[in-house]
Amino acid sequence: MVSASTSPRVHPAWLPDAALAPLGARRVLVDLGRDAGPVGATVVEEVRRATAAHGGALTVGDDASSTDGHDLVLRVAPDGPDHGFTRLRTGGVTVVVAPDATGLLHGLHDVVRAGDAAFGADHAPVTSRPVAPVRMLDHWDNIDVHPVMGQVERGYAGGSIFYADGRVREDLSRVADYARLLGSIGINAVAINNVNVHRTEARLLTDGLADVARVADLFRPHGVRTYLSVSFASPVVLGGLTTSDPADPDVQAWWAAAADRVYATIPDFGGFVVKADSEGQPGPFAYGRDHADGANLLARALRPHGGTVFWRAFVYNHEQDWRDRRTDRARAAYDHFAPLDGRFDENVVLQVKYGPIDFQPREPISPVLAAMPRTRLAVELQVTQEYTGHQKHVCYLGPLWSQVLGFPLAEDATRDVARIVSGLPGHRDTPSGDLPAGGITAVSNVGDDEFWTGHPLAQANLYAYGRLAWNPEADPVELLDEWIGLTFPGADPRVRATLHTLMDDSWLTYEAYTAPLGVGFMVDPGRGHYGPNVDGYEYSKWGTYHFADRDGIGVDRTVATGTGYAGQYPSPWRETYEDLATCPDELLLFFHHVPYGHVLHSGKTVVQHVYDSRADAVDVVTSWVDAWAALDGLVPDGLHARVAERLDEQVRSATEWRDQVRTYFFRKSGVPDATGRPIY
Ligand code: GCW
Repeated sequence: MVSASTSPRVHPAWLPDAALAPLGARRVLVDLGRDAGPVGATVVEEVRRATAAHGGALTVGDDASSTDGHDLVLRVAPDGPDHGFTRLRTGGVTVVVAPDATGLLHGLHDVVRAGDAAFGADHAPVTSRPVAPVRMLDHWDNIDVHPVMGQVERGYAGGSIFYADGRVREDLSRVADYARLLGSIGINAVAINNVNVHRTEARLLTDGLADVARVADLFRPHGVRTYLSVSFASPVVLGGLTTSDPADPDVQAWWAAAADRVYATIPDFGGFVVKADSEGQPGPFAYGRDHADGANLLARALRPHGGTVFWRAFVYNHEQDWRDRRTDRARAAYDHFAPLDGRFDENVVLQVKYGPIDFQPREPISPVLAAMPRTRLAVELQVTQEYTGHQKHVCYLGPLWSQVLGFPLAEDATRDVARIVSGLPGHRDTPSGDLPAGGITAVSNVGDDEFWTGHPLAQANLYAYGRLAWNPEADPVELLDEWIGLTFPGADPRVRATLHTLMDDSWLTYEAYTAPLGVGFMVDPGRGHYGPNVDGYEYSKWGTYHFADRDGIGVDRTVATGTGYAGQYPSPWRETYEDLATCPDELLLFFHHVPYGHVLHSGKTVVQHVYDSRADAVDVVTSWVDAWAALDGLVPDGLHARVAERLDEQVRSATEWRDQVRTYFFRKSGVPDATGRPIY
């Protein structure tokens, strides 16, 4: 089931044939035991293809087969670890054992990543198990092309790989390639349409099912289950009912019948992703019901089939009046959902964005994640670079996600975000015992672009997301190194070194030339959140303000004098954020309104920090242009040219950010830059 892309122009991402050479040069025994399903076929096909290309040999055997004469044995055995695999080296043979073919596929790619090192000295078994049971990618892809938004909402890599010409693509070979990439990094769930469900896309649930099944057929062999985003108004929009009220028996019957049809067509269908009562999407509020009523309606339809509802907590008032200083968008998810803890059915997962606002480069961690011990929770990340440079800027997000997943949010500091969403023992405290875990989800960043992600280096974000969802404790820079090794196998050492120079701290560099100190949202509304516009959202309805005046800037979210948001955190965070003396610099303006002369922990004033960090960050980005130019001839020409072109744009854009933000702060404050650098 490993398809080579029909288009020779499609970049192989982190699975070029050469990356499989260490495995392909070996004599490999594959023993699938009793798991002869589609994933097993993928394992065999991966090995067949690699050994054919690199001079090794494949034997498909059974548990009676001797390991003699083989360098690598991939074996399904009942004693393999649940959801994972074990790798050991004994008597000069590398052995991978998993309880099923999916675990074996993940183990195979573990060998690919290790390369020749997987065939070194003998060692005891090492077990690898994913922390989160569901590791999902959400596609904000539409069938139709929107005049402003394009086809993929917040997509920066061309059109959709799933849809073209108003329907599911006839040629889905890109989807097959994508499925292979996802399976190789342990992603096991994909939602294939936008959470903003428009009319055409709503029909995927009914008329479009046969086509959804074609897509599911391509994901299945890689251990990936298919999900759909559905409209809460489906009973009205698709079923012709007069209501979508969760309490209405006809509505309940409609959803049950819809789910029956889905499972008759796709027996291993994952479930639904739902954005309700959010940014104009329909939801239960229209009927005086709450979000537990809404989510449970869908959950009960899916339950007989083993399906799950991923219900998003991204609910806030998007028709706010900027004059109203008491409403705080940051509070909204907690205010809506925390009171519902314990009311959601067991096959509902509440999907919570990592921050309380909206995927800014820097936000505090959502307090919802600490507030719902009796609810299955998933954290939502954004791989697509909506607020981090539209895949025109180099911005490696691994370090951000690693910080999010490792953040010790719950009162007991051992309960970090990764543990909370994986439902590890100790997190739950319910009379009925531990609830199952939720998971880790993210918005995908791929499109039909030749390099998948527009900016070729943005492939690293997709890679790191999958790897961190499997193991949140992995070091993000080591993951980047792993990605470099696979993507540029055998490259000159200068390639690796230069990519580290550009990428390791690129998230912090991006942060340093854009909105300062956690204040967020100084982006241009007219260009889909790209580039600077300091007051672009200041008088809007979206609830994202910085409140700059001649004396100071920032949002007072304290309990004492502000919106009270800081009080949504458990200790010690509520105290840490409440107090100016302990609030970390990088979140200062998220929690406090301070004078420009306020002195940071770093010893600088706020205004001088803004001046310095923007200027320094642009110098850093500028230095990348020459560093990259020096790789000419050491990486493929097309890739080199694409990155070079985007680096030029990054320098231009970062310079614009620098000059607008510095000038804005000078004009508001009247405080000159102590270093005398130009201000306009
Ligand atoms: O970040 C915002 C985006 C919207 C998106 C929304 C969401 C799909 O600007 O484009 O809608 O979040 O997460 O639902």
